[in-house]
Amino acid sequence: MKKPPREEPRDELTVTPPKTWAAGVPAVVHALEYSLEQTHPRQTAVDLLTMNQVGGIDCPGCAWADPAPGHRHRNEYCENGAKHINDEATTRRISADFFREHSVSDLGRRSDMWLNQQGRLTEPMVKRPGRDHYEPISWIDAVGLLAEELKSLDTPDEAVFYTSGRVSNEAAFVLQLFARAFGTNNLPDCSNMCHESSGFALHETLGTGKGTVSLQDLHHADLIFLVGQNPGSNHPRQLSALEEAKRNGARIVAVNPLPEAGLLRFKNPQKPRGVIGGGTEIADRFLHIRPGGDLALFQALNRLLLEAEDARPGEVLDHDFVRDSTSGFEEFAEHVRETSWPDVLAATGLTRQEIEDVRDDVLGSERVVVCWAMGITQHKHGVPTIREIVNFLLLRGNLGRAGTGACPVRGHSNVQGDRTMGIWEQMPDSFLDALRDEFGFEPPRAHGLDSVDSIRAMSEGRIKVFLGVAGNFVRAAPDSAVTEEAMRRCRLTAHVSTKLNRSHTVCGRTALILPTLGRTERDHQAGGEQFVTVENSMSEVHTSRGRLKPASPLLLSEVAILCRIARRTLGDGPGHLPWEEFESDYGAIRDRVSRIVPGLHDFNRRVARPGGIRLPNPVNEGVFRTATGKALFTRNTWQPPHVPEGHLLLQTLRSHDQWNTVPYTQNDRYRGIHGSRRVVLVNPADLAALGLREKDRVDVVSVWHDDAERRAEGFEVVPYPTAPGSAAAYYPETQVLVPLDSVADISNQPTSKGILIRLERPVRPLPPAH
Ligand SMILES: Nc1nc2c(c(=O)[nH]1)N[C@H]1C(S)=C(S)[C@@H](COP(=O)(O)OP(=O)(O)OC[C@H]3O[C@@H](n4cnc5c(=O)[nH]c(N)nc54)[C@H](O)[C@@H]3O)O[C@H]1N2
Ligand SMILES: Nc1nc2c(c(=O)[nH]1)N[C@H]1C(S)=C(S)[C@@H](COP(=O)(O)OP(=O)(O)OC[C@H]3O[C@@H](n4cnc5c(=O)[nH]c(N)nc54)[C@H](O)[C@@H]3O)O[C@H]1N2
Ligand code: SF4
Ligand SMILES: [Mo]
Repeated sequence: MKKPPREEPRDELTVTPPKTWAAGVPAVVHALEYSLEQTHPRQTAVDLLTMNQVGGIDCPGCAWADPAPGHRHRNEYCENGAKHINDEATTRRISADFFREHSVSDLGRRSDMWLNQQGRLTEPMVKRPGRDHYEPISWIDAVGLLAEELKSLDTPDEAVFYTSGRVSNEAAFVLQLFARAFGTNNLPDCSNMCHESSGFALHETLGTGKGTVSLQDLHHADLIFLVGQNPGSNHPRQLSALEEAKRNGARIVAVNPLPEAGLLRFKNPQKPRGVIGGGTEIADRFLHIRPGGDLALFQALNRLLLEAEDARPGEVLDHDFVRDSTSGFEEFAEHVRETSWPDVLAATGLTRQEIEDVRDDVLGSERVVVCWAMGITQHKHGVPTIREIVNFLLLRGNLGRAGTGACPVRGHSNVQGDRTMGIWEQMPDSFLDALRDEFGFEPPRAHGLDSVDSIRAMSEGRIKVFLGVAGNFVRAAPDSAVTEEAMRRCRLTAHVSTKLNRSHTVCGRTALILPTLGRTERDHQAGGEQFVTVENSMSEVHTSRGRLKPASPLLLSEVAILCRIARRTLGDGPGHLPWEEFESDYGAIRDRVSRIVPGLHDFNRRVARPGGIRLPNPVNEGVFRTATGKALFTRNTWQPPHVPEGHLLLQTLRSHDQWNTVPYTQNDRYRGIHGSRRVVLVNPADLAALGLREKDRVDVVSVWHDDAERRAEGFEVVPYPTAPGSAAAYYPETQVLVPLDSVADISNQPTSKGILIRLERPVRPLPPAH
């Protein structure tokens, strides 16, 4: 039976030319418009002024690093940071009446945007078996219900515990401790869908899963690559760092199938010159690459560097570094010398001259940084592509020196910290041993389930209980039909959330909404006022302290909720873990962390200093914890993707006006798209070949070698300078198109980019705009 369609907000689509610069006055004005609509102006100002300041609140947006204390602007935030904070500090509230009025089926038909706009969740709610409405439940009963379900499982591995990267270090540590004391490593997280490919590639080749650069390194690099990322929308303050690098003489090479506004020009809203002037040109070179072509590009560059060394022996490669600090060079070099130019040009869509020009940039540079994000990690060849980027850095010793390094640009504000705290289904034995020694129980050693494998296990009925802490698993995960069916098979689904989202409407037999404090809010516990800590993309761990009055007196902090669930499930009293102590004073959690996580010793005292703690990265001390004890050159192979005639490679991406699964408006100002998100961006030449024109209505159909048809209906075509043969459309509307089995090799990360599609004219007409 066909389900009634979801109600997607839709205005008349208007298309204007894409912007050629990012940030500047309109950015700030837009943020304020959104904030005034959502919150009380005074509240907004209090929040914003402390954001990213020493002792203030950490921006709940992206994981970009703050400048050193003393070097921060009075307004150290971007348009998006302001929007995220106001989305949380909204004055709108969801009460029990709301759930009386709206059944779960009704909510299931609402759009993601509508659900988010209803305001903050205020009290715990339960949906009981066979019912179609959530109803209020006390905290004691809610926690008891969840604990009883967990205790009734045949094995602890019938539960999964999902986290998204907004969760603080303290809550993350408590969650993983609970899961492991309960007996499972089933700790899927948003990182499985985000930078997992980076983690695997960097671990294998450098012996660390994290990036190696600091803001200082970026400021002092003389060549910076921006590969597969859109900083203007997704990491706006990165543009300030790039502006500074340019002032110091850096050149920037942007590699992207889309000419993103933030890659072209930046008007710094924090400076008068930025506001009125033409701004700073960001990219000196723009490589309009075909999706998935980056591995070929870096392999070609590596070949050119080897050939330059042949021509000028001793002058191109860093021989000392290669000899002393790396292994596998000979095999790598032999392999790379065979790279075929026709294949490279086909895979990248670039000319040989363009690639040789970049080689010349490299030869003229002493200090190179490569930054990347989802345009690399979310491809089938994400892991080998990053390994090839590492090869590229190793050749000229661009690692471990000031102004050089690898910079995977993280998404969620604390996604990196959550991993440091042990949120990973495959934590190494060293961490598990330390946990055992500290707490006196034997953690399970078998690897747990990641996000994709959790969905498979839920589909097969092997998972009975799903607990999500932050995030929106149902919408973040691929293959919506499969994922939604999998969630519905669970006995109990429970979510610790600040706002309503799709995951609350696609529920197990019983479902719980456990509403929690956001990062902007004061967190008062028995031991007094608490702060939490977070880690940014550059391994800096610092405090975040909320200032606002909680959205409801019934809210509990994430730490409190998790400690109570743990106590009820595992018991308290002698011999048990100190959940009560943890709940009343987060300093007690940090004391334990300081004995488990290397680099966080004396955590409480050191994190209180302005600027906090920078976790050491062994690579920067010349230490490579790899199989050979040295940095590893690798041999990477690739095949150009086969795109049959009439088909395109689709990437799913973010608009300027959304936070992951939550669209804030229907507009994408920088790309010139207004009024609708159900659009597919295609190169004009491809459109002509397909016989399509602007605003033609199409269904997007993905092609995968199974029988299932995956179709996203009712899209409008927008001509856009995407690389030839490729298309782009927004996530999460296109989630339905990504097959669960379409994952990156090695990392098992869903391939949200590089999906083979065709565009079909629909049989049914589109509903009218409203
Ligand atoms: N405003 C806002 N900020 C955010 C988020 C948000 O939703 N909204 N989300 C946060 C999160 S969790 C994350 S992970 C980050 C994501 O930050 P990004 O990685 O910038 O996010 P995407 O929108 O997925 O954009 C991917 C970029 O890679 C390019 N690309 C796609 N395929 C390829 C390819 O094959 N090769 C190359 N070279 N480029 C390619 C796309 O054109 C696009 O510019 O942003 C974080 N910041
Ligand atoms: N097709 C496609 N799929 C993708 C991607 C893509 O590019 N394309 N990107 C992937 C990436 S990079 C990521 S990171 C994931 C994102 O996946 P998630 O992190 O799971 O999703 P979010 O949309 O960030 O989660 C938003 C929800 O988090 C809750 N929330 C917000 N703040 C707090 C808080 O402080 N505490 C608690 N407890 N809850 C809070 C709110 O209820 C809100 O509705 O999606 C992935 N999925
Ligand atoms: S760049 Fe990221 S961390 Fe900084 S204010 Fe903007 S959203 Fe927040
Ligand atoms: Mo992400």
